[in-house]
Amino acid sequence: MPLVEINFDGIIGPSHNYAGLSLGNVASASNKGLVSHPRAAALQGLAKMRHNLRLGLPQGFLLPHRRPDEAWLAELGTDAAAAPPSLRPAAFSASAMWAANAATVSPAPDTADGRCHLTVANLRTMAHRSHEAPETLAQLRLAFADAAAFAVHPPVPATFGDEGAANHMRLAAAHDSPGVEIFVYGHRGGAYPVRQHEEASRAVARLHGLDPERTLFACQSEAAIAAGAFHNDVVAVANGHVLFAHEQAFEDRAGVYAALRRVFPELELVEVPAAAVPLKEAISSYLFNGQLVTLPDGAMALVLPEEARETPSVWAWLEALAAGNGPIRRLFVVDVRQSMANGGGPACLRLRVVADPGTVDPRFLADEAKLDRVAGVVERHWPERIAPADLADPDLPPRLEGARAALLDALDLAALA
Ligand code: SUG
Repeated sequence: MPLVEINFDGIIGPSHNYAGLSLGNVASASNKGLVSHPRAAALQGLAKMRHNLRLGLPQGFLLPHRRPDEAWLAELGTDAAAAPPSLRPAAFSASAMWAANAATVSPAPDTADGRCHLTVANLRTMAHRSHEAPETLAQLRLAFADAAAFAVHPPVPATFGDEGAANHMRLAAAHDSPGVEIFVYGHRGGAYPVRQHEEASRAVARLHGLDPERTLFACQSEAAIAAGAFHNDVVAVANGHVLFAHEQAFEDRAGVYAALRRVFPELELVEVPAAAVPLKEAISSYLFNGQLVTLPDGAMALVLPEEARETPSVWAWLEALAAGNGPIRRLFVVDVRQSMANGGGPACLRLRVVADPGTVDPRFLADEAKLDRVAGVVERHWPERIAPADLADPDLPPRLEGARAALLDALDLAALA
C-alpha cells in the first residue's frame, strides 16, 4: 500500500476543563474559570474524525492520558488529594488532546534511513503540558512499533522547548514524494513566552536525518506571538505544494519565501494580507488552524472551525478563495467549540503521519464502528460538566480513572493502563 497521510486525533479526555493555564494563548486565558463540558467536547472531537473519515481521509487517534497525573505529582512531593492550587489544575489538564503538539513527524521519503521519524515534544514551557511526554512516548512506541517503517525518538533535552508538529510544516509534490521541511521557531514574543526554541528544531532535524539542503528554519514573527499565535499553526499551514500563511506569520517574510522558492520551485503561496484579515481576527477565528487536506479526487480543502465562519472578514476572504482559481477549492466547517475555548482548533487536535496504514498498529486506526464504540464509552463515562472547584472533589479522580479504563478496554489497549 502506498504512503498516505493519516491524521491521528487526540481523543478529548474526561478531565477537559478551563483553568487558564496557557499564558500567551488568548482563548485559554479569557475562558479561565468557565464550566467545561468534557462529554460534549469528546463527542465534538469524534464528530470531526467522522467528518474527515467520510471525506475519504484515513483517520487514527491517540488516547487521553491518565489524569490526575499522580506520577508527576509524586515527583513534586505531593498527590491529587494534597496538591496545592498552584499544581492541581496542571495535574488534571486534558491538554494531550492537542495531538499536533505530541511530536514532530518526518515522513520516510525525507529521511536518510528511509523510515518515518517521530520525535516526542518536551512541551517544557507550560507546566501542565510538560508532563505529557512519557505517556506520548509510550503510545507512539506502541502505535508505530514497526521498526522497519518507523523510528520513535524520546524528547530532546528540556533545556530547549519543543512543541512538536505545530511548529513544523512540509511541502511536497505529493505526500509520498520527497519533501521540504520547514521548522518554525520563536526568538521574541513581546509579553508572551516563546515556546519553540531554534536549537530544539535543529536537533529534531538532525535526529530525523533530514537533508540540510531541503530543510528550512524560519523565525516566527514577534508580532504574531505577541498577538496570541503561541504556535506557528495558528498563522500558517502547509499541504502538498501549498503554503497558506498570514502576511505577518514570519519575522523575515521575503527571506522565507525566497528560500522556499529556491528549494521548492513548485511552491504555491496563498497569503492572507493583514489588510483583509488582521492578525487579531486570524487568531480569534483560527483561520489558519483549519486542516488543509488533499481529498481523494486530488482537490484541496480546508476543514475549519465554526468560529472562522462567524468572523465576517475571515469568511468573506475564504469564500472568495474557494470561488477563485487558487488551489484551495472546498471549505468544510466543524464544531470543536469546547477545544477552541482552550485555544485548540481542528489542526491542533491532530498529528499528521505519512505512512502505509498497514505498518501502523491497527488499534490506533479509526473506522465508523470503532468511533461508535468510543462515543458509547464517552456517553457513559465522561463527566457532563466540570467547574473549577470540582478539581478538588475527591470523587473526581476515581471517576476519571474508570472512564479511561473503559476506553482502553473498548479499544483493546489495556497495555497502556
Ligand atoms: O498548549 N491549550 C493548548 C492549546 C494547544 C493548541 N495547539 C496547537 N496550536 N497546535 C496550549 O496552549 C489550555 C489549557 C488550559 O488553560 O486549561 C491549553 O493548554
